[in-house]
Amino acid sequence: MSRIALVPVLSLSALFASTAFAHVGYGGRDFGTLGSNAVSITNQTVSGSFGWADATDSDWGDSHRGRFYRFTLTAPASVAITAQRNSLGSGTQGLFLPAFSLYRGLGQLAPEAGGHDFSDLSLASRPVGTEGSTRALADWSIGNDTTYNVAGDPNSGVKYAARLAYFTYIGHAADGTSANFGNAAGINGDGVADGFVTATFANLAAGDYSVWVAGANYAAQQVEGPSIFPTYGVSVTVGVVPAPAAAAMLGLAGLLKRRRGA
Ligand SMILES: [Ca+2]
Ligand SMILES: [Ca+2]
Repeated sequence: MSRIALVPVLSLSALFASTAFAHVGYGGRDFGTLGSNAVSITNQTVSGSFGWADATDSDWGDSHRGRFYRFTLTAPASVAITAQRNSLGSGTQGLFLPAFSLYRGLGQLAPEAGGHDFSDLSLASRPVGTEGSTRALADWSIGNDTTYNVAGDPNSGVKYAARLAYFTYIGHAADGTSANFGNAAGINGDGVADGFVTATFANLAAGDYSVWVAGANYAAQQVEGPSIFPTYGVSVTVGVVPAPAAAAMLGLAGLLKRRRGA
């Protein structure tokens, strides 16, 4: 009995840890400045299995239902991003279908307050009735709260004014088909709902990027939540791939070798 009684307590604390105080952030999800080796982050979980798909529709989506990762390029490059479900999390094993969107730009970083969907600025900057600020297939922005010199005391003066952080949409990829991610126009599904999805984004400019990884099962929003969500583990890998010119050269070299019988 005592073990059973513990369950809702743990779930409630998990709720507060993952939802009530969650802001856009990159803790444990920073790939750093990309070099020649691909980098993987394998210890993160996503709250809910529908967040990405839900952010493709007309009432936008909730940033809490996905995870933000970041990377930096110091020179133009093409970047491959892969998301693969793993065995972490409280949700049903083998069910999670990942998707991700890539954006230029970052959310607010410490010491500023993190952005969140229901800040005054966020609410003022998006259509009434939207579920959140997040958009999987378009540019979007999110606001934070003012940081005062003395925490929570407006009379102490403004240390960091609230502001919007802007995410400039570059592209996306989704596991599976419209049977799972829904009918929004222009979604690049990989056709096989197997918990794995990958895409390469060519010729990205130097700068800072955000990758939002979340679930691609649109219908799951009908059965998950509304306050406590199952979590799903996902391994995310990001790496620079050879520029098209270099790849073409490599391909040409291989072709010449084969023709020479090497
Ligand atoms: Ca939605
Ligand atoms: Ca797939």
